[in-house]
This record gives sequence, C-alpha cells and structure tokens, in this order.
Amino acid sequence: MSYEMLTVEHRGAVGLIQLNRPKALNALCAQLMQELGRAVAVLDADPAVGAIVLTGSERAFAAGADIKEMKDFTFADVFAANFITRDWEHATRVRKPIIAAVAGFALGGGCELAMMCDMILAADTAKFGQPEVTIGTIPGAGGTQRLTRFVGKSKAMHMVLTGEMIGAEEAERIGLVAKVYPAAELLEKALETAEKIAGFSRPIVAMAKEAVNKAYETTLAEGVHFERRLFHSTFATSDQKEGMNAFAEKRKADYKHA
Ligand code: DAK
Repeated sequence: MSYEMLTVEHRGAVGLIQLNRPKALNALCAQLMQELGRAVAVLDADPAVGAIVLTGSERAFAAGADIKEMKDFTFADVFAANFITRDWEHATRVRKPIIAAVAGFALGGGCELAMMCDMILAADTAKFGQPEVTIGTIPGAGGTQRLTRFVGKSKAMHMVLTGEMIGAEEAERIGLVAKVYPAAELLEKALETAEKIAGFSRPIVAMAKEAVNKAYETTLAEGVHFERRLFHSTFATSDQKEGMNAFAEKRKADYKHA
C-alpha cells in the first residue's frame, strides 16, 4: 500500500503512522484523511500489530483542517459530501489502542484528531487549540464535545470561544494529555508505551479499551454493568489463566492472544 501524505512503518509489534505534509504543517486535506483512514484500517487488520502510534513532525502534529481547501465550500458541498463524517473518524473505529504522539501545533482538526485517539502523549513543545472561531467557523470534528469531556466546560469554553492555544504542561494539568516528555524523547517514549501495551493479551487490551470508551457513551450504572460483563468474559480466555498463573509462579506471562 503506498501513501503520498504519510508514512507507515512497523516497529516491532507497533504500527507507526507519521503525517507527512510538512510545508502545510500537516494541514488535514481530503487526500491525507483518506490515506490516514486506509493506513489505520490496514494496521488494525494486521495480526502482527498490537498497537498504533500516530504522530506528525517536530513543528506540527497537524495545524487543522486544510483552510485553503475548504474556504470556498458551500453548505451544499459539505452536507452532500458528508464532510468530516465520511473520512475523518477512522481513528475512533480502530479496535487496537492508538496513541497520538503530539509535538508542535495540534490545532482545530489536529487537536480533534489527537482526541479521537485513545491517549495523547505530548512533547514539551506541543500547543493545543481550537482556533476555528478566529476563522469564522466552529469545531466540526468533535472539538466541542470531546474537549469538554476531557477538560470540563469552563476550560473547553475558554479554548473554543477565544481560540487561544494552551501549552503541553497546561494540557497535562487539565487532563487533555496523559504525559509530557522532552521533545527529543517523544517518539521513543510513545513507541515504548505502545510496545508495552502490545505485549499484553490483545483481546484483553481490546476489552479494556471498549470498557473505558463506554464511560463516554452511557450512564454510570450501565457502564459499570458493561465493565462487569467484560470482566467476567476475561475468565473465558486462556490469557487470563496464563496471566494469573504466571503471577503465582513468579514468571513472565506468555500471552497467546486467545
Ligand atoms: N490549512 C492550510 N494551510 C495551513 C494551515 C491550515 N490549517 N495551517 C498552516 N498552513 C500553511 C500556511 O498557510 C503556510 O503555507 P504557505 O504560506 O507557506 O504556503 C504554512 O502552512 C506554514 O504556516 P505559517 O507560515 O502560518 O506558519 P507560522 O509558524 O507563522 O504559524 C500557525 C503557524 C499554526 C500558528 C498558523 O499557520 C495558523 O494559525 N494556522 C491555522 C491554524 C488554524 O486556524 N487551524 C484550524 C483550522 S480550522 C467543519 C468541520 C471541521 C472544521 C471545519 C469545518 N465542517 C463540518 C464544515 C475544522 C476546522 C479546522 O480545523
């Protein structure tokens, strides 16, 4: 599979996708989003891959939807093409863990894309923002919804209504980012984290991911019920037996992903 606007590599059991449109600060144009959708689907289906890392360049994870491409769209264009819905949300459908490794700008659609991933690891150079209001529109890829769930109403309102950026430290403090690293170490740390996750039982990791995601979609009682049923299901796997036996026998578990 060949791509023009991103690169895909295998690093051990980790699939690494790097957005590669540096001159436009990885602005998210239609072609890039179609390629990203394909890349994510291919890695999700690859049995050798246990986790995915999505990253950009040192200067930008992504500076948003491509303003030059969309500036002349009409309502009829975006509605008929199902803009955003059709090509943007693949990261939310992938069943394997997907980590956004963010350095530099993650603005507008770039911030929204990072939030579609399962966790955000950031370089100390990262800057997050939803600046759509400054160009006469509003976030359209989940920015008003996911950001509010990450950081609460007041911070989300501040970011969405002022368009101001926040740095990596603040992003970590308010819960948008899981961890911050010196920029030079970001990719290595993200790959290490992904490799660690890929070393656990794949079905168990997928269940854990589904259970956490359920918290966004349901009531507490229903969410806990869902979690309980998945927890019970883990006892039907051979990996649960292996994990607990390995603990009792003081050895490393050898998961068969079954
Ligand atoms: N789109 C297109 N090109 C972009 C871009 C973008 N979002 N961001 C940067 N670039 C391009 C610049 O035009 C410039 O290209 P050349 O002039 O060299 O050809 C190149 O990248 C380098 O940018 P700068 O020269 O501006 O670099 P600086 O370091 O001075 O500034 C910056 C970096 C990131 C602060 C600045 O580029 C900037 O403010 N960029 C725009 C950020 C932004 O507003 N992002 C939000 C995009 S809006 C919708 C759904 C979703 C959305 C909209 C509608 N519907 C359902 C209808 C989502 C909207 C967005 O994401």
